[in-house]
Amino acid sequence: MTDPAKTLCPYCGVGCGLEVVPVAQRPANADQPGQPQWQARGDRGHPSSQGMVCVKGATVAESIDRDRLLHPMLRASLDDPFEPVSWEVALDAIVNRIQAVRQTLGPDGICVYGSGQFQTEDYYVAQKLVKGCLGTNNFDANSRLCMSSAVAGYIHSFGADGPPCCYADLETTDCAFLIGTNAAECHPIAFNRLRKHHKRNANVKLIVVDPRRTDTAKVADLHLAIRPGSDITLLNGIGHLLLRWGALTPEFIDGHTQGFAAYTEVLRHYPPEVVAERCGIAVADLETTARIWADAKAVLSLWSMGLNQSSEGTAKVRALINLHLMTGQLGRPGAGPFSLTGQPNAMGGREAGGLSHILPGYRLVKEAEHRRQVEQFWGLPTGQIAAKPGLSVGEMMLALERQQVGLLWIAATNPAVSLPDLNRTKAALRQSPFTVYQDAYYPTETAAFAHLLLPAAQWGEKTGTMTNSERVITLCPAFRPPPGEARPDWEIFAEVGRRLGFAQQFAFTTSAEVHREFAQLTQGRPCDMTGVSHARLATLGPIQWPCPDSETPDTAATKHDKRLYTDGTFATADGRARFAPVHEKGLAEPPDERYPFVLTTGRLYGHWHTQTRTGRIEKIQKMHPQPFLEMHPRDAEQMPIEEGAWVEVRSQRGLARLPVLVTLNIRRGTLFVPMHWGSLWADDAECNALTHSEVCPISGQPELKACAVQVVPVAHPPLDSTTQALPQATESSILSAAPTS
Ligand SMILES: Nc1nc2c(c(=O)[nH]1)N[C@H]1C(S)=C(S)[C@@H](COP(=O)(O)OP(=O)(O)OC[C@H]3O[C@@H](n4cnc5c(=O)[nH]c(N)nc54)[C@H](O)[C@@H]3O)O[C@H]1N2
Ligand SMILES: Nc1nc2c(c(=O)[nH]1)N[C@H]1C(S)=C(S)[C@@H](COP(=O)(O)OP(=O)(O)OC[C@H]3O[C@@H](n4cnc5c(=O)[nH]c(N)nc54)[C@H](O)[C@@H]3O)O[C@H]1N2
Ligand code: SF4
Ligand SMILES: [Mo]
Repeated sequence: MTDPAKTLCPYCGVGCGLEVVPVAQRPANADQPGQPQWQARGDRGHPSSQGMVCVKGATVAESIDRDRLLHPMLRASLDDPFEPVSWEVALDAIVNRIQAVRQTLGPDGICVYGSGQFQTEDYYVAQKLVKGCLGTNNFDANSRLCMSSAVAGYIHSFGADGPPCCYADLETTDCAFLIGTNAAECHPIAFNRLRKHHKRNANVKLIVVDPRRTDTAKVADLHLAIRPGSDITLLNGIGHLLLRWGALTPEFIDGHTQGFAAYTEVLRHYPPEVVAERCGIAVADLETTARIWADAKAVLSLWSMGLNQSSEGTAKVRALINLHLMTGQLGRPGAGPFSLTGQPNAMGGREAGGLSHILPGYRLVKEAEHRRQVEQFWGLPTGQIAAKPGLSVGEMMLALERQQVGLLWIAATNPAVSLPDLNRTKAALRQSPFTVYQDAYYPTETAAFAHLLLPAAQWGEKTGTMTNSERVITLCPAFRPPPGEARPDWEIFAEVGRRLGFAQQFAFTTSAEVHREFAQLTQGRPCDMTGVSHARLATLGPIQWPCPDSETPDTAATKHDKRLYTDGTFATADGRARFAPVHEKGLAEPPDERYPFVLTTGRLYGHWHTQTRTGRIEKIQKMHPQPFLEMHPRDAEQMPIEEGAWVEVRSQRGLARLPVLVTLNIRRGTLFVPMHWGSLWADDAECNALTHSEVCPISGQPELKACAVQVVPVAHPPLDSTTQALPQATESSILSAAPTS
């Protein structure tokens, strides 16, 4: 029997290790020779997941041969059908277009939009091409919608990006404070590690802050069902009580931070009665929360989109970090502010400089010295990297509206579903004179907006690395050839670079060479991984950064509980962390008489984003057969609406038609729609037809978690929908442990 391929789950940022084994031969067809089918199971040897997987990881292999894009396809306009073309023709079309745009609009007429589902090597080569050789910083990624507030929060508070914690903290904390995160459904294996620790130790407290009673909230000791958007008030309210009780760590504050006085000035305005009223919770619950913070030896906070996806996302993150700074709760086992990463390699993207304001090795575009270091390393003239940060994806849409874009190149993301204010977004995408879309599957919703489709090799078909939430890097090897003519993303970017005349910069022949070069560029940086290489990963297994080349193979291989800032020295110029004196500004679009509900959006356990893979897996389809709207029974009664009735949800921008799921698991006045149903998978069920595009002014992350809507009953549901069952509001997270092999 062949040895199983050891790799990483290509879904969430928990980053579980998988073993993949061939199970049966698939017969040959016109496009492909016969190939084995594959089965994934947990890898017991992986330090982050210890053999566990959730339903997504366990079923991922079932999707890899369904509806793949096999050949480049070209068309003259969006109204024409696609015709298959050779790679030669496709690459010529891109290169000619790039040359023409450089002549007419200049380099900033080129916009590239990538993804946290790239491998680090894909990201790195794209940065070198776009920011280095082309001289525009217009490379952004879907991490803008996901992690950019966490990135900004860490940078502003600590001086550098990078979650300082590790998963071992999930098993050593006395208080897990989960805010704006439904980890039971979205980070199931990390949550499972925490949950086991919580169950075994009666003294360990679990607090969940979420307007919905999610599967995560259901197992908490205390659930604070706050009003959407009131997080900063809550966090400052906790800070107020800690200050009042003197539950501070003065040595830490004095020795390692700056700005405490201004912060305490802010806290004065958040007495418990005011906070409880604004957040819509009981004073007693607020006090209990603060008491748990005060008494715990180690507090670990975990957060994700409930904080990040907000028009004040960075301030929310910093308000949370403030609490850790005032209590000295970080840099030791079980303690710290731990951002749960969304996508499997959003972390690697941040390391490789994959947002429009950053450069490889945790460098910033705005820092002249950082630009100079990267230019020199890439063998480019001084001044080649533009001093101005590039466009965020939201700004790219605005630039399309203003006819300022000559080429839009999208890869590994499905913006025709996932961007906010979707009607306007689609209209903007239609304005693009030339859109290249590089994806593994066809059809996807975004293909309808493309002129040129490029078939991408995906997970298991290309070799590269990914970094998970706890900074652990795993090698993901190719265990099968790409189907049809699909190619790895990094190879496509490198080939375009060579054809543009940058032969020397893109002389890579393997992704191991790409990684070697990238790792060199991290030397001396917070994310130093000069001690990491494909060869070391292949022999030693997953490695956690920082891992400078001085690290011996032994320690690199065995240490997976490294924490950052253990000596209280931060990455700022003076080594001190910064308090942020922030007040709550509230929702960008508060409810009013016409649009009285706050709509929030998010995820379900089985589905992954826009369903490109999970929609093609029967087991998951059965788990979540159709979209729905969650509503509180009292709101339903007032409408009046019954369970299963169809409604039209309307915002100022668009509408969706959905059946109602009446449930106590949501606050009154708040509604929830899952994000997974784009136009391919259901009619009029896109939650982003409703959302708005207001962003956090610091991180540029849109407020995907709240917009104002009205609900109108509709008499006649679409015919094919009446037969489908509504999902049950059940406990999710059935965890399948790895079979013993
Ligand atoms: N099953 C599954 N898992 C996934 C993904 C997936 O598609 N499916 N995607 C991955 C990715 S990329 C990401 S980013 C993560 C996201 O992981 P999560 O952030 O856990 O998921 P979401 O459902 O987007 O949102 C989390 C919670 O925020 C709450 N919330 C809404 N508004 C507020 C607010 O104002 N304050 C607070 N405190 N909470 C609020 C919502 O009710 C929701 O329960 O999941 C990753 N894992
Ligand atoms: N309303 C609302 N909107 C949201 C969110 C929300 O909570 N609410 N969450 C936001 C967040 S956090 C995120 S991360 C985004 C996610 O949104 P998207 O990034 O649009 O979602 P995916 O469905 O993961 O799209 C990934 C695409 O990459 C393709 N792909 C997979 N592997 C590869 C590869 O190796 N190479 C290439 N070229 N293609 C590949 C897949 O086929 C798929 O089409 O959605 C955002 N939008
Ligand atoms: S928790 Fe599930 S989706 Fe996330 S990495 Fe692990 S197996 Fe994959
Ligand atoms: Mo995400």
